Amino acid sequence: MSGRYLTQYEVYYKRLDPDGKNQIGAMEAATFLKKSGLPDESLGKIWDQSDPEGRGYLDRTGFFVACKFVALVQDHQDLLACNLKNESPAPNFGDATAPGAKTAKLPNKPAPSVNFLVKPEEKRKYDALFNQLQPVDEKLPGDKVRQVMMGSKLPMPILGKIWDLSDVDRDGCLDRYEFTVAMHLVYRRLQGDNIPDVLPLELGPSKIPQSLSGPVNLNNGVPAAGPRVKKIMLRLPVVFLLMFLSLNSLRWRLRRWRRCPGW
Ligand SMILES: [Ca+2]
Repeated sequence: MSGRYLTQYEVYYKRLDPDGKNQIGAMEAATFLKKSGLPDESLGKIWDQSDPEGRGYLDRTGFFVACKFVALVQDHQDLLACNLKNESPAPNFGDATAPGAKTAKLPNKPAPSVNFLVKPEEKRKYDALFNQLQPVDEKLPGDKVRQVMMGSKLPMPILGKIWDLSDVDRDGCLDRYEFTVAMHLVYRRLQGDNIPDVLPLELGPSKIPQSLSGPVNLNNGVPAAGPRVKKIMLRLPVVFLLMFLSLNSLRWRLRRWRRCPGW
């Protein structure tokens, strides 16, 4: 890898890992990388090459590789490991304070005109999953939600972006509304929609369907008989949603592979 901007990478790294743990969490790293303004697909590929073992975090070397790949892609060079040794301008993370950083901003892309409105039946599934995860004081801790989100197999930078949009009050937990936003964005990304840079108006609190208390009735109105059946029914939403997410992820990745067999 070219050493020309290693000092700059070090500055970035120390901001994200001030205690020298040699580890930057997935969400922190993803949040930083997306400041590059690169499309989600490129960031996903960068993540895959920077964390080849799929550990879910970046060590110092992985972070430097990620920075170099960002610089290469911004310089319109191919995202190939053999290009890491190529010269390139400094990566642009929209930050003028680091040594060597460019100050020019990348052009803002217009938000796609996609309607993200949550349908009542979708809200039922998100509510059911929220209940199954056993919230405390109507909130789920970040670790619990991250496990569910990572089950979607979406690239870390995309999950980081979704987390940023969902945790509206930045308390590291998701309440029922925030969880609905997170699950809906995961679901829509698996459907092929791009995640917007700002929360769409249709995902504002007043636009989300009212919370539906109690378990989802997946029995078409036929009452479940007995406590054991009820227990199974309570688990169904989770199984159903996870299967649904995995299936859609597989389809989406298959479509990408067909478009780009080398991916
Ligand atoms: Ca929150």
